[in-house]
Amino acid sequence: MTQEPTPVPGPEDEGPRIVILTGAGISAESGLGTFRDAQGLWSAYNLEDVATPEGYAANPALVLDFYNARRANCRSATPNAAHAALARLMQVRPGRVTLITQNIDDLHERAGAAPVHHMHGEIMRALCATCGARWAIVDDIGLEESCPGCATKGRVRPDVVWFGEIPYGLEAIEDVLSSADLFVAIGTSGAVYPAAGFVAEAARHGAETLELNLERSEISSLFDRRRHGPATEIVPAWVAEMLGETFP
Ligand code: BJW
Repeated sequence: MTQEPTPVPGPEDEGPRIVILTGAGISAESGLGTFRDAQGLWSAYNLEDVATPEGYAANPALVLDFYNARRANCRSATPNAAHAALARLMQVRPGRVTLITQNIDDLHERAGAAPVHHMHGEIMRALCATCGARWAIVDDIGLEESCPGCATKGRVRPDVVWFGEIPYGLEAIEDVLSSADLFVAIGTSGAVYPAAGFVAEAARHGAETLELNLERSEISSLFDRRRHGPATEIVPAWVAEMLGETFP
């Protein structure tokens, strides 16, 4: 009897299918503020004023200033060891790791991660509230900014998802959650839906679930396992473990 050759797994078939969801906590040690911590953005701003379509309609100058300042912070920030570790995991396990971020910063990309699914949009992109055109931006958005698509003035906003708006790419996210072997949430409080519901969704489809956060989050008890500490320590340690390495 001839023996069937053992299929040699290609790089795309190796290892568990991992879905990673990141939140503001992963960028905290790069100097970007979180939302709900004691010194977080929502302690200085009313979220209805700056993170809703109604807030933008009522006071566009306040909203543009808020995001212009955050864009400047983002430009001067650099990726940290947690961003770098996730990028390395994606490079070593091509096609097996899906990275979904709620963050609007570009620190995952600058660390070398690709692709990155920005479910709440990107601060380095603009959106025309009149025609829906989207384009890359580096500097401030002015009150009289005009759209390169329809030329309307004064209707340009950051391409980010505010409360009451539908996050980007939800269908694709549902797909990857339904076939994940492992779901990992990093640096997110679990206070905002639909992202806060992903752990339950992944678990319902049979994925193991892991929380990596500074401390217990609002939804910690939904995870099979949890590790608490600063992202720059616990994320590189977890990635090394996933890759069968010993962590210094
Ligand atoms: C560290 C650390 C370190 C600190 N190391 N860790 C029930 C079901 C479904 C929806 C709703 C619902 N009830 C209400 C809603 C609607 C609403 C919602 O969730 N409201 C809540 C207040 C309850 N959701 C929406 O409106 C969403 N849209 C929607 O639901 O559409 C309808 C729909 C959905 C699906 C299908 C069909 C229809 C849109 C939500 C948009 C959120 N937008 C924002 C702003 C984006 C732009 C910007 O950045 O300004 O997104 S709000 C803000 O919160 C931002 C973040 O992405 C998001 C999550 O915050 P995150 O990342 O978790 O940060 P924090 O600060 O909360 O937590 C940081 C964590 O890090 C903490 O745990 C720290 O401990 C930790 N940490 N340092 C490791 N060094």
